Amino acid sequence: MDKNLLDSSKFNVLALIDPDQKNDNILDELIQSINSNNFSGILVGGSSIADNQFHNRIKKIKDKSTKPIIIFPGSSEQISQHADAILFTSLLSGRNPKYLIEEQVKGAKLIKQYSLPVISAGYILVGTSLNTSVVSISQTEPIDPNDYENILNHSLVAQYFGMKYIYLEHGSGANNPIDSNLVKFLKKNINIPIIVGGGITKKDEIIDLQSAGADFVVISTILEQNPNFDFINAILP
Ligand code: 1GP
Repeated sequence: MDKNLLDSSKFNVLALIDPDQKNDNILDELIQSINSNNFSGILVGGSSIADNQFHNRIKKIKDKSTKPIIIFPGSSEQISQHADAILFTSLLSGRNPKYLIEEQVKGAKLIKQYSLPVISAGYILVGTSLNTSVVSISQTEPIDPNDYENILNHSLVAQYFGMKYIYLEHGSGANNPIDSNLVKFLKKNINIPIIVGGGITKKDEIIDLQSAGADFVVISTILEQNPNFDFINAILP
């Protein structure tokens, strides 16, 4: 099932929509622009949602979108039947049991009840900034981006656990993307596909990450800031 949804035999760009109140007035335009552009799917999720409207918003996104909808849950509260799959992550770079295993245990029953296809991924936070929302919500520190061996060891853990992907996260709104040399290094040393997100805002950056061996890139903030079709079309390779 996940093979069709996240097809790593080709390069993919995924849009991430934070189903938060702050995006309500751009949501229709953004979904339209994503539908008409070359995205392989839409991730839906966020580390903190200001109200309790997650379920209504993901339903709206699912109803209006022509793309596969994959939940990228910020917590076990973000599990919905209005999706095609769920990215089932464990924050392997951190040592907070809540995001390593506890939220997953809380959510498992509902995932089964909804028969949601599960796509497992080792979620690895890399960077130097302690100001990102993923750092403050997860209460974990990112791995030093220059410590390639440590990042590789975490990636191998994901692979050896049988996870289908690693997700290298630089933090939403990061000033720049993860260094493509790191992606190149990991690509040589692991054999599961690599998803890269955080701080990607330009076409060159997407192409650079693709050339380095990223199988998927995820973009969010730049889409929220510029939801119109032409702008989005211009940054996609
Ligand atoms: C997805 O957190 C990213 O992994 C999204 O990052 O908001 O910086 O695009 P941006």
